[in-house]
Amino acid sequence: MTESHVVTLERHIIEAERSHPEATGAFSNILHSITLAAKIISREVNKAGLVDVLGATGDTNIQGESVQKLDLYAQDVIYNAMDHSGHLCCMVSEESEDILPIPEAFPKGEYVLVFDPLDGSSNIDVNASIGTIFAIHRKVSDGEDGTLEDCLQAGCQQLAAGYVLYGSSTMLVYTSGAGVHGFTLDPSIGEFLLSHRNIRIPDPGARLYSINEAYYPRWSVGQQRLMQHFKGLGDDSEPSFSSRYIGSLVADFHRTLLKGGIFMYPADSKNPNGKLRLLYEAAPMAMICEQAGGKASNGIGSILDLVPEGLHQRTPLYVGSAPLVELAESYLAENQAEMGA
Ligand code: AHM
Ligand code: MG
Repeated sequence: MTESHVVTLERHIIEAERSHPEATGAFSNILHSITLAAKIISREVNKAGLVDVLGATGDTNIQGESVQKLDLYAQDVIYNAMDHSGHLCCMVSEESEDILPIPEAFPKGEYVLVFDPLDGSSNIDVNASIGTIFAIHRKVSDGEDGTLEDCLQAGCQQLAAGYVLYGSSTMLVYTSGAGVHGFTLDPSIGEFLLSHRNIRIPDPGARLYSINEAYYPRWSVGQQRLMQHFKGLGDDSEPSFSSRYIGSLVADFHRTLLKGGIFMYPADSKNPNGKLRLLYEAAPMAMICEQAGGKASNGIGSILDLVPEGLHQRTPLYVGSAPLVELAESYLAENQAEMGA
């Protein structure tokens, strides 16, 4: 492909919209604003290594100005990029307990944006990859302002979902229900360029499992047996699995999407619903994974069927290659059956 034939994210979104003559452009506009926020956050994340020069986050920099924590900064960037478009009726962020309303000064629209502004932010200090996760829902309630009813919708109602990975390069991966596409930020021109068209999770993919194994003693017997299986220690084991765990969902998920395998954050005795949030972490990843031919489960059924009861509700998550997610479900079900017997 020559430079004159590169496909920018903007062009990709416009072309996708042309195949929907009924589209109003609102949706494209929302995605476009998200990419602007992503570029600004990417720039700040890349400066994070300069803490000694600029002042640690939550601290005061050499000009005596206080330096905001990056996750709160990222939330502000996204909110400010999105609040005035007239397309959103409200937003939900991991960093805010309640719904984020649209300011009175701006018109309200027909969509809801849910997002985790900077997931895995504890990895910033060690220069490991972190990410932004987002999804878009259609407003379902009457009235202008977004309500809980608009926000607490099942993952299968998501119109689009995506993430931005701030890694060795910055990538934006998204789906609006017509495949999964990945774009890499070219910092020299400030544009996301199509680099991964129609991503499919490889089948058979890499035999990789990804989980925080330190929690083994707190897991159910079913989860422990599943891990024995992956390690080649069970009666019916197929060995040759390898393990990868960064501890940053976007990075662990991105590898799983491109290489195959399974990412797990199970329930345990301390966290009966696991750690990850359904609305803006698990459900967007589930939509992306299923659009790429994979599967996402809470260990019992599809993540996309779960209707959140609270904005920050947690869920166990098993996501990746379909046969491995099904295998996990079968181990957990077997254990449940034994306990019930
Ligand atoms: P955060 O939302 O507070 O950043 O936590 C979410 C992160 C995920 O990125 C990652 O998958 C998980 O926490 C790792 O948790 P743990 O340290 O328990 O393995
Ligand atoms: Mg998070």
